[in-house]
Amino acid sequence: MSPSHNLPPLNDRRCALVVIDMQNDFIPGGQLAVQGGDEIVPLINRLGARFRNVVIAQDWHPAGHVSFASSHPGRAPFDSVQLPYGAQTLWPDHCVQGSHGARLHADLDLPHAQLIVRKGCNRDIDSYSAFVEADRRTPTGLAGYLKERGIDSVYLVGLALDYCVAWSALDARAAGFSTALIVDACRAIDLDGSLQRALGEMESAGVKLIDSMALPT
Ligand code: VGL
Ligand code: ZN
Repeated sequence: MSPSHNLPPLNDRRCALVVIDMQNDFIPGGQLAVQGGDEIVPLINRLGARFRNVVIAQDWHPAGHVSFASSHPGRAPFDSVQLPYGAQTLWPDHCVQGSHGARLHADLDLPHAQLIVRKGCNRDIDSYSAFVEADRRTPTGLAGYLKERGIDSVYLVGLALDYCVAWSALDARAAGFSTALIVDACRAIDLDGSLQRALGEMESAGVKLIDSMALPT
């Protein structure tokens, strides 16, 4: 197999770069900082310039969101609770709609991005994935948007590798997209082995895990 897994060229009309949650709250200094989150901004900018199609996902929670530990008296961030749709990890308040923390990182430079899809907007449902909310039924519309535009291959980058990027990659596969995650353009939270688990699930699902150096031209 070639290093690029015979993927189409990045500027092909059928390809899109999906940039996940590059927001102030996930960057060191933010409410839910991912270590090294700032380090990947220049690489994401360089990659973005090589794609014709770029889509940005933005975590976008109302105040009092069900994923916030502060919404569950007696619970602390990183505890897990049972919700109607299953287990939910609780997080510090983050990416509150309209807040500084919810804004895209100021150095993110993707002027040709065509769509910003906001997720986690429903107070009672989290959404790590940019495609389907945590109830595993409510679509964001992203799969339809991409398919309607003839896109069949997606490349994912951003934060956090083991949560929003991994869930988005798995849902992209499930929706039938050829899916690659550019590993060095992501950083992970790595909570209780979540990074190894996410990498294993993605490999089993047929998500290609590739280094930016191995990308097609
Ligand atoms: C994320 C936890 C909560 C992420 C979003 O972007 O990975 N993680 N909300
Ligand atoms: Zn969130």
